Amino acid sequence: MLNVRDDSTGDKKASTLLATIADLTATPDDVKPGEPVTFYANASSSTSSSLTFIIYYDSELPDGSNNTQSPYDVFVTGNPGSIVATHTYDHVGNLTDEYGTYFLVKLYVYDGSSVTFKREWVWVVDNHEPTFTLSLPPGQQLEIGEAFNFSASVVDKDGDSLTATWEFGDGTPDAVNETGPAAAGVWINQTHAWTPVIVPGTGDYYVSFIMNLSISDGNGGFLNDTVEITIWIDHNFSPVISLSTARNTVDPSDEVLLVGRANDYEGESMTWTFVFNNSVTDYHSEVYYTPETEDNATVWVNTTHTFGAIGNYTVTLWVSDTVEDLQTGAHNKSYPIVLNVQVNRAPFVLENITVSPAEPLFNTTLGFALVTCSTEVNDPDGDALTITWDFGDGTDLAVDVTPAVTATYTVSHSHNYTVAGYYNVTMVVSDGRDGHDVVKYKFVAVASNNRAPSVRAFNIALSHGVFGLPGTNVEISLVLTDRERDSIVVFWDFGDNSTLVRMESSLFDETGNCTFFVNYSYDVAKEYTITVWFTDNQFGSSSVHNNTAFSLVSIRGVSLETDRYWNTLDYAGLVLLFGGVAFIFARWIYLGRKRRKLDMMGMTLEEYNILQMERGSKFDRRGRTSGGSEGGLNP
Ligand SMILES: [Ca+2]
Ligand SMILES: [Ca+2]
Ligand SMILES: [Ca+2]
Ligand SMILES: [Ca+2]
Repeated sequence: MLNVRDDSTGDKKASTLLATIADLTATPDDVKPGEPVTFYANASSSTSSSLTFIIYYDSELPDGSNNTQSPYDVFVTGNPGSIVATHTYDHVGNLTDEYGTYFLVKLYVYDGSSVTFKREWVWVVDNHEPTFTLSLPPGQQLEIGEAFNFSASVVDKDGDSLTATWEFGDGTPDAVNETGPAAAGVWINQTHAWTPVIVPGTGDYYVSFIMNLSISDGNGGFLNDTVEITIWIDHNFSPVISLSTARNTVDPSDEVLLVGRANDYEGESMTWTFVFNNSVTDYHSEVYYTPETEDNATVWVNTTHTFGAIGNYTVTLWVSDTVEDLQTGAHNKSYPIVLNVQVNRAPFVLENITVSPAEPLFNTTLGFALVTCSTEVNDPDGDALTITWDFGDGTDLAVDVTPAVTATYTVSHSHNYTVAGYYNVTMVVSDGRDGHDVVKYKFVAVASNNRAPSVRAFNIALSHGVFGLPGTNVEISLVLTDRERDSIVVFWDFGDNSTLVRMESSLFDETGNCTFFVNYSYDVAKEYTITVWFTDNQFGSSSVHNNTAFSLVSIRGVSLETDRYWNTLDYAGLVLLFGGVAFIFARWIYLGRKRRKLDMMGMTLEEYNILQMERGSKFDRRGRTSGGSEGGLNP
C-alpha cells in the first residue's frame, strides 16, 4: 500500500491538484460474498504522461479509521488513463448502513506530482432486505368500524418467501400474511376495522391508531412500515329528560310517585340524581344508574318520596350520559318540578242527586225504566274522585272516577230499574282518603200502570142473621180482584184488640176472584168493626197499592134488633116487593076501566071472559090456529 493518506470525507479536490478522476463505478454494487464486482475508473492529468491508479477495496474500518489491511490493486496507465478491476469479496461488508453491510472502496490516482482520490460503496451482504415497490399510505382516515383494505407490493432480491405481520394498534390480535418467493414482487393485503371505545357523552374529536406492518424474509431481512389511522368521533348529544308527578299539590303523608324519563340519542348509560330541596336546603338525594339502550330509546326511573311536612318543595332530576368527571354542562341535564305540600281536604258535593226523568215510568215494552242520576262534585286538592252508586235495587254497585282536576265536575250515571217501585239511591264520593267520604241520598219513585187490588165482595154470616151471639162462629169472606193477578197480602183487624192476622194468596178463579175465608168468634157482646188492609205489593201509577175495607159486626147477649149489613139480595128483595105492589095496583086500575066499558056494551066482565075463552079455543089473538093447519076464519 502506498504511503498516501487523505482523511477528507468527500470527492473534493484541491484546486492545485493536477490529476482528475472522472469516473469510479462498481458493477454490481450489491453482491453476496463470492460474487465478483467489476470496477471501472478513468482519470487524467495536465502535467504527466503516465498515471498510477491504486484501488483499495476495503478502505475503512467501522471506527472510521483507514484499514491498513485492505486488499488493493495498482495500475499504471498513460495519461489520460482508465482501468477495469475485478474483485471478489469473501465476506460481508464490514460497515453497516440502512441498506445492509458494505465496503467503502477508495481509488487514488497519482501523476507524479499530485494525487487525488474518489470513493465508491459496494454492498456485500448475505441476505437482501425486502423492499417496497408500492408502500402503504402514511395515514388513513376511517369511520368507526369501517373495514378498510390495505395493499402493499414487496420484492425480495433473494427470492425469499415473506411473512408480513400486521399490528393494528387497537388491542386486536395481529394478522399474518405468508407469501411465495418474492423475487419478482408480491402483493400483501389485509382488511381491518377499528372500533375505538368512546367515552360516553363525548364527541367531536379524532381517535388515532398506529398500524405497524413488519415483513420478514426469514433470513434476517426485515421491512417495516407504519400507518396512522384516524377516526372522527361525531358529536354526542346530551339526553332529553323530564320529571313529573301525578299532581303538584300533595298531602304531607302522601307517598308521592316521581316519574323520571330520559332518552339519549346514542342510547348511552345514564346517571340519574334526584335532589330534594325544601326551600332552604337540599336535604335528600338519590342516585340511580341505567345501562345502555338502543339509540334514542326512552328510559324511566321512578322513585317515591313522602315529604312529611307542609311547605314548598323543589325536586330536581339530573341526568348525565357521561362519566362522572365529565358530568357538566349539556351532559348533565336538569329538570326541576315544584310541589306544594299541604293538608288534603275532603271533596264537596255541590248539589244533591238530581234524577232524570223526574218521574220515571216503567216501560213495559222495554222491560225497564231508564233513570239517570247526576250531581256536581269538586275536590279542592284536585284529587281524582271515586263516586260509588248504590241504586237500591240489589244490583251491583256502580263506580265513576273523575279526572284529577280542581275544577267542578258533573258526574252522572244511568241505571235501568227492571221493577217499578220506591228506591233509595245512595252515592258515596271519595277522594281516597280516610274520613273524607261524602254520602248523599235520593228517593226515586219508578211508577208503572199496575193496578191496585180491589174489593168485589165482603160478606159476614152471623148466627142470627143480623147479629151473632158471643162464642158463635162468624163466617167472613172477602173477595178481592187484581188485574195483574199479583199475589195479594191481607191483614185482618177484628176490632177486639187481638193480634193482626196475615194472609197471602195468589189463587184467582176464572173470573179473577181471589177469596179469603176467615172464621172468627167474639167473646163479648159488642159492636165491632172489622178492618181489612190489603195490597199486591206492587207500585203503580195510582201510587197507592194498599187499600182498606170495613164492616160492622153486632154481637148481642140477648135477642136484640141489630143493624144488618145489606147485601145484594136484600136490595133485590126490596126491588121485588115494590115491583109486586106496583103491578097489583096497575092491574086493579086496568080491570076497573074494562068493567065500565063492558057495562056500556050491556055485558058483564064475567060474560065477556067466557066469550073470549070460547074464541081462544079456535084462534089465538094473532089469527093462527092453535093446533090445526093454517087458514080458517079470522076474527
Ligand atoms: Ca432476502
Ligand atoms: Ca349522549
Ligand atoms: Ca281532597
Ligand atoms: Ca196489581
